Amino acid sequence: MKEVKSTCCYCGVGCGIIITADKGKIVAVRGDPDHPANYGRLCTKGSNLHRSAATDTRLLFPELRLERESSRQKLDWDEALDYAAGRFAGIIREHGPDSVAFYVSGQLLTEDYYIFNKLAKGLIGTNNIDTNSRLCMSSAVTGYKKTLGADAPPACYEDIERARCIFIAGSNTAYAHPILFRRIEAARQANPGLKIIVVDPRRTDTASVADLHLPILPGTDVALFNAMLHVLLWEGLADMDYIRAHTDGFDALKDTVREYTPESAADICGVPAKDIIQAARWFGGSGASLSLYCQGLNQSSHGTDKNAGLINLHLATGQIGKPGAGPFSLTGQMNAMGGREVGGMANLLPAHRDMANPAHREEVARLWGVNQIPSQPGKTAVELFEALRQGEIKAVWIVCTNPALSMPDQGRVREALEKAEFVILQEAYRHTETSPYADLLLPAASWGEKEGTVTNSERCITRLQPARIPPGEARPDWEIATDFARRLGSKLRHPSWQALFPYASAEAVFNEHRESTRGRDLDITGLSYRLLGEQGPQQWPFREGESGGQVRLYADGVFPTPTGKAGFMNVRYQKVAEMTDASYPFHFNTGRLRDQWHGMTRTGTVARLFSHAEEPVLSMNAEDMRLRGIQDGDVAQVSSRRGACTVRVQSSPEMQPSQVFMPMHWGSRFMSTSGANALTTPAFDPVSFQPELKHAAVKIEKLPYRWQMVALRKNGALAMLPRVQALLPGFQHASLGLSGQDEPVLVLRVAGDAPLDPILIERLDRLMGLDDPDATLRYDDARRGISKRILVDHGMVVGARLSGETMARDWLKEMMASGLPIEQIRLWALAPVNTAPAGSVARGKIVCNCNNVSEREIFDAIGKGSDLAFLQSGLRCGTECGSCLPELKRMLARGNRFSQMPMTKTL
Ligand SMILES: Nc1nc2c(c(=O)[nH]1)N[C@H]1C(S)=C(S)[C@@H](COP(=O)(O)OP(=O)(O)OC[C@H]3O[C@@H](n4cnc5c(=O)[nH]c(N)nc54)[C@H](O)[C@@H]3O)O[C@H]1N2
Ligand SMILES: Nc1nc2c(c(=O)[nH]1)N[C@H]1C(S)=C(S)[C@@H](COP(=O)(O)OP(=O)(O)OC[C@H]3O[C@@H](n4cnc5c(=O)[nH]c(N)nc54)[C@H](O)[C@@H]3O)O[C@H]1N2
Ligand code: SF4
Ligand SMILES: [Mo]
Repeated sequence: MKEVKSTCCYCGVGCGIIITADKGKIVAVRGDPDHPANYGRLCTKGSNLHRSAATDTRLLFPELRLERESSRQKLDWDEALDYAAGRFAGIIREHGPDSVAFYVSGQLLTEDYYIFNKLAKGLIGTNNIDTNSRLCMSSAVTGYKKTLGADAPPACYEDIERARCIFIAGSNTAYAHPILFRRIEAARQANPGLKIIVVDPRRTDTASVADLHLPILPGTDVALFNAMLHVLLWEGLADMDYIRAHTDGFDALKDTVREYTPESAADICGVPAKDIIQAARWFGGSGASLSLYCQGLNQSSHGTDKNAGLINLHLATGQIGKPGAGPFSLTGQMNAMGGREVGGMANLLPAHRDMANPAHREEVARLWGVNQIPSQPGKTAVELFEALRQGEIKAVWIVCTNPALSMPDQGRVREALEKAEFVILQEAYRHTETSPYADLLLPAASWGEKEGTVTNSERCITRLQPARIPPGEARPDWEIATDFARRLGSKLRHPSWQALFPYASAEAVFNEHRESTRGRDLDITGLSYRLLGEQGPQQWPFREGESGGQVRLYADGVFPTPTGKAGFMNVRYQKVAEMTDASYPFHFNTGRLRDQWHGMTRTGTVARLFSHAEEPVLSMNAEDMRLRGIQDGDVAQVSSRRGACTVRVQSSPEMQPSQVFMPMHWGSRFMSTSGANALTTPAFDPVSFQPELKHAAVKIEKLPYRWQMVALRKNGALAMLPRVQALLPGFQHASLGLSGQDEPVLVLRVAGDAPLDPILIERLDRLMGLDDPDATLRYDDARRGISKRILVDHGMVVGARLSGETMARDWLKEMMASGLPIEQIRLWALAPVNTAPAGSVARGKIVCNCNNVSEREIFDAIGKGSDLAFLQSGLRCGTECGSCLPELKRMLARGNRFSQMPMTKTL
């Protein structure tokens, strides 16, 4: 047994984790009590990390496919990297350096990121390296730079405890940054005077704890912020001394906000003027106002303006650089910050340098020992895939991201991947939506196997230690890139290739990165691997000779701009890129669920992470559904001008009229279409180039699907998953998931109206073992349209397929998960019904994941008069990670108002 310190690989909170490994296997995780991000706590995703660490779904060897239609062959690393270097060198020689591109990820470690950036900009001489952070944080970067002068979140987590007003805009903290949300809950308990304001078109779990929720119309944040500034000025709540001493550009903005009266903004935003005034008063009068914000601001065609509009409020009130105050952008991925630090984007250079600045280019060229850094900015994510589609870029190397799920407008992205001459995918997992497009697959080491550093939202750098060696032939990302770079350098006869990539360890890469920060705003010359190992996580800047990092920035009111002053940005409200109209009347919003992570390569292997949300649903306002004759569970076709997807619809009290929401997680591996991003728009912000993933116009048509089928399989569910996934496109509507606790049950749900293809069903039955006449009970009643297959192994039910009508599915699934002897259901299995036996009830949605407590059990207890303390002591829900606490509170509030408990309908 050994224990090592690491961090969680998911969100930007960056929780410290202690991993326990035994004989090369990761067997347990717990929160690191000494880590300043979480002090020992973990959310549902983090506390299930060891369950996702099994290696059976991993990519284990380099694999090459010479022709698109042929199958892939295993290679060794020398063959794979020689081949890759040969292809890249050939394309570069023929078409120039800008004919190749890299698309990397905020989930790489800082050292990985540093190497890829140097490989593209230093060795090859192309700035065509962009990252999924373009879809995530780039508006936060431009927002900070345009106002404060540098890309640095000035606040820290401790400010949550010190704030007297927390302004949360476009962030569903309860789901997306749960451990920070626990800190917000604790702050609220410790300080009853704390005011919480939430700005989100949806009434999320985060909004449910707010003193004031502003459900603004999508995309209207700038109007709200400007109106708040209008009120602050009108009511004398602005800090004129601070404005005079520490800022520039106020007068122009003041002229602009004159016209943003609360009444005019109320019209634009669709919220009462009095609420806007209240928000401004709390923000301006609290004495310590902290803003937390994320994709509701960033993923917008005016994301820079939204960020700057909010930062304007902080500058106008002097709410920055002091305890409990500041504009605090929450980072999405665990190392989105590290990527920004090493300048791993198409328009950035290492250590917060700018490509547009000739002096910066020269500094970096000197640092790296190359003649020059190309001045032409590279292609940003959306442009990069478009150039690939147009044939301008011929080869792309994709690392640690899944663009065939996460990029907007999938139709075009997939066309681009199809057209590309050469696609390398460097992945930890065998199957992703992108892997079918890859010519060369390179297996990467992943969480728990890598050595290096990451930076979280509060500028805090943690060093990760590996807990086990990577499975198969997988190698750390930085090492793969270094090995490739040496081969490519020699093939291209680069004058200094031998000196460019000398690294023998991740630490050597870190040391070079550290040197690049000398004298910059993020200077970390006082840090070393040893110090990070001995003294734990440290915040930047941390200069040579200093004894610690800087907790908060700009306490002295001096900003990293030429004048030393911050600048107001004169922002005006502008409409979203695609407004709704008569043909596409619904506003399509997308985002995250509590227990899934992006494309589900990791969370999608853990059965219990499906229990909170088993399938993708389109959430919709109940009145909108009534008007269109749509009922809970109906399948609808949702389409935009770019694409369509089929999905079940569910009414949600969170949704305003004319707005719908779909989670981003399910793509073509888990459903029969390519998911939410089949519909989204590639329109982007003109400054940050971040696409507008939160806003598209769609129409919704109910599909006349009465016919259903459910297939369930236990024992070997994970191994079966990719093979069943391959069948999904054959169905009119289908989704796939897991159920159960430790031994997963695979759940396939199908709906349609056309007769099912018998060959498809035969293939499914064969895959699931339901075709074995000796082990399967069969019942068919063509007249009633009922068909059942029950697979038995050693007296236990391990597989089932119900079609026609499938009312028994939840009951059967739960029974199978906990172990169902065939004797218990033999009569039912051969009876002409597909409803569950009388008296049996399914438990329904699991609310508390840690202790496996269902919504039904909670509502029963509330019906008997339980309060929160009683729920916690009686059912033990909400006593471990706390991720379900907001939901428990909401259920209590609802339960007290209704005589009958409004259970989530099983669809
Ligand atoms: N469970 C989970 N947690 C995650 C992730 C995950 O995949 N799963 N991913 C991580 C990553 S990479 C990121 S970037 C973060 C994202 O974290 P968040 O940004 O908090 O999450 P989202 O659900 O994408 O969007 C947040 C909210 O923006 C709202 N919104 C939409 N349009 C507007 C608008 O015009 N104005 C305002 N004010 N709000 C709007 C949406 O209704 C939504 O509730 O989460 C991180 N944490
Ligand atoms: N509609 C819609 N689309 C969105 C968003 C949205 O809100 N709405 N959000 C956007 C945002 S903010 C983000 S951040 C993106 C996220 O989108 P992606 O980056 O596509 O999401 P992930 O599934 O996290 O992809 C990471 C991949 O890296 C692999 N991996 C894990 N560890 C390692 C490793 O150590 N090395 C390597 N080489 N590979 C590894 C994983 O298996 C996984 O396939 O999605 C964006 N897309
Ligand atoms: S809040 Fe949850 S997902 Fe985010 S780092 Fe912490 S444990 Fe991981
Ligand atoms: Mo993100």
